[in-house]
Amino acid sequence: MYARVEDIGKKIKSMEIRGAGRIGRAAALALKYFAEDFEGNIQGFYEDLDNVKEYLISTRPTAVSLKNAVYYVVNRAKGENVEDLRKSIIKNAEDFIKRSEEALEIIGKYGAGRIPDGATILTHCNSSAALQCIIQAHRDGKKIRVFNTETRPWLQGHITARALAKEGIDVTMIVDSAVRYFMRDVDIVVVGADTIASNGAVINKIGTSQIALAAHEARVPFIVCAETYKFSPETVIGKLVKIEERDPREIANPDDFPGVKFRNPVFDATPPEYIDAIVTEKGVISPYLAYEIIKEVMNVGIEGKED
Ligand code: RUB
Repeated sequence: MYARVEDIGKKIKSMEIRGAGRIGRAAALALKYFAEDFEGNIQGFYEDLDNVKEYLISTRPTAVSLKNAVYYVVNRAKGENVEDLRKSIIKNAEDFIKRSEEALEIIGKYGAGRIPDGATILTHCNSSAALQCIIQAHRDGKKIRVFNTETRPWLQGHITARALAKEGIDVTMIVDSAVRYFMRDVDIVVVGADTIASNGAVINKIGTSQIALAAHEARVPFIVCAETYKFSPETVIGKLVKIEERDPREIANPDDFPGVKFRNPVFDATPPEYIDAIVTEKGVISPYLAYEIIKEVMNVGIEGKED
């Protein structure tokens, strides 16, 4: 494998690079590195591109942002010779990264609009898209405060809490299991997404669906912030989203618990009936419009191929 590609792949696998948006941009960058580093003929280019593509997709199974980023860069590649293909891949990768960053900005603006002045917000894990909305609301002059979950077992909530505090936002970190206890004080839940299925179900960090249930019970609006490349074309043809299950040692050392089994699924699915809105760069939509986003806005058909 190409050294710079492998470096990024390993970082995605080990979660040094994590979060669906970042994973997507990192995969695009890895493809750009491949194009820059390739030496050989056109047949070799296509063969190696295929291997790099499969390798990158295999690094984490749940976030469709990874696949969509790879397909975006690869499926648009055009050229009759290696030099043209190289340029095309580099351009596509740069385009994806730029569009992804622009999408975040727009989502921040749209999502901030949904956050009332004086609101208490609850967020889970560490989502750049969700944070963008919260930070934008604060920059717009709204007085907000945030409860954020620590997010076991990886504690991504620590990143979130630090980022919010750095912005001067009033933030309180709670354990994941305290969500229902605090829900009575919450005005809106704002989370991100790894994948959105064609039926509007949102796959995000484990525990998200429990939070949605608690919000639903308390009649607290639950919004998801996600770029359109988090929508999964494969789900249109009935493919299920694979939920990543990681090493139980991330929870505890099984050697200290003889006779005890551990399970460590790291994502779960929140059904659309618990979701009030999905904030995308194309607008704030109902989760039931997921299919439309997949067919129209992403302009990709099944298997990620362009129509
Ligand atoms: C991260 C996670 C985030 C989404 C969205 O999980 O569940 O909520 O990826 O993030 P992990 P973003 O830490 O296991 O990757 O909005 O930054 O794309």
